[in-house]
This record gives sequence, C-alpha cells and structure tokens, in this order.
Amino acid sequence: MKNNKFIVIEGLEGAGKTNASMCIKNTLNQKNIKNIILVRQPGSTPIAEKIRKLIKNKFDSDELTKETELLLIYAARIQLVKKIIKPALKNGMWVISDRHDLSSLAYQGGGLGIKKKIISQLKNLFLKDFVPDLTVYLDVAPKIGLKRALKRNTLDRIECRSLNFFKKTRKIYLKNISLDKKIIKINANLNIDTVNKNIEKKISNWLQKKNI
Ligand code: Z5A
Repeated sequence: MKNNKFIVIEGLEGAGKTNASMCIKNTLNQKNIKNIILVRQPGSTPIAEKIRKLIKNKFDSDELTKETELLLIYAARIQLVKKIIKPALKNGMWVISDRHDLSSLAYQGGGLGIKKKIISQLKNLFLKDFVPDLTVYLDVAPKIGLKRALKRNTLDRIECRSLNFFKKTRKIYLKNISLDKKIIKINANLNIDTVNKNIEKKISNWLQKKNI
C-alpha cells in the first residue's frame, strides 16, 4: 500500500518556508523516504510561474484588483495540482508544497478582506476534498518576517503591503490552525537551528503516529 503524503508549509514572508522545506525533506530522507518533489505556490509549472510573475511584479499603469489576484492565484494552484501534485501522489511520490490554499484564506481573505465564503466556494469548486495530509505552519511576528525578507532583496508587490496587512493575514492563519488537527505550529521567531530541531521532532512524531 502507498504511504506517500502531501505536506504543505505555510507562513508569512521571512518565516523560513524555504529552509523548512529542506528540513522536512532531510527528515524524510533519514527515514529512507527518497521519492520527494518540492513545489511552490504560485508556481512550479510553466504557466503557474508566469502567473507568479503577474502576482509579484508591480505594474505602473495598472493594478491587480483583489478579486483578480485571488483568481490568478487559484488558477496557478489548479494548474499545479492537476498537472504535477495529483499525478505525483498517484505515482507514489511525496510532495512538499511551499504554500497551498490556506495562503489564500490568510492573504486574500484576512489581508485583503475578501469574504471567506467566496474563497471557500473556489476551494469547494476546484479542490473539492483534496486536502494536505499535513500542514506545517511557521508562526513569525510580521515585523521579524519582513525584516528577514528585506535583508534578502527588494520587496515585491505583496511584500510592500502595510504591517497591518500582515497582522490581519497572521490572525487568519492562527484562527485556522486552531481549528485543524492536521496543522502543526512551529515558533519561527526562534533561531534557525532551534526551528530546524523542532520541525524535525514534530515530523518524526507525526511519521511515527502514521506507522511510517
Ligand atoms: N500568495 C498569496 O497571497 N496567496 C496565496 O494563496 C499564495 C501566495 C499561494 C509568494 O511569493 C507570494 O504569493 C507571497 C504570498 C503570495 N507573497 N508575499 N509576500 P514568495 O514565494 O516570494 O514569498 P514567500 O512565500 O513569502 O517566500 P519568502 O519571502 O522567501 O519567505 P520564506 O520562504 O518563508 O523565507 P526564507 O526564504 O526561508 O527565509 C527568508 C530569509 O530569512 C532568509 O535569508 C533566511 O536565511 C532567513 N531566515 C529564515 N528562518 C530564519 C530564522 N529562524 N532566523 C533567522 N533568519 C531566518
């Protein structure tokens, strides 16, 4: 029987999702799980990567409406789920995704104020009962996350939003993780070694519970 899983990493910018992806992959490798693919959202197919550019770049002569932003992100997600994630899972691969639909609820719902009902309708229409086996939510204070993101490069269109936007986004993340037993919360304000140790420990426990 296949025991491969779909694992999602969530959190604000600078939470350390890229680092967490590698940490989870290494933890799986240690358990002799080697058939793993890493994807990111929006992105990871040629079309979804084009949409990613539309989402992240600033346009002087035009501005995405919040509804357009939501629909573009969902379009990229559907492309990735149908073309890559579902076929990979069917073929026994493990999939680690940097973000999934909880990001839409947090950013476009919490941050931009689109009604939860609308986002849930999109989810029900296109993802149906396709849900991650596990979500690792990296909880970082918006100020700390943005400071880390700033150190790395110039800020993109979304990263330029106000601190209040990210506070509202985090609030929705926290609300949702309290409702879902398949979400693990990690304190991402701590130093990177401690964060990695905590991720490794929680993933190992989870695998053990699943008899993997
Ligand atoms: N978006 C959306 O709005 N709605 C959706 O449904 C989806 C996405 C799916 C994707 O851009 C954008 O799309 C994102 C949300 C939106 N926009 N924003 N803003 P992205 O992929 O470029 O942005 P991101 O997902 O937020 O990635 P990120 O900024 O690269 O964050 P990260 O992957 O979590 O961080 P990192 O690259 O691992 O770490 C950032 C830096 O911090 C790096 O130098 C690390 O070495 C450092 N770091 C990481 N952890 C630590 C700790 N613990 N201590 C100290 N330093 C650390």
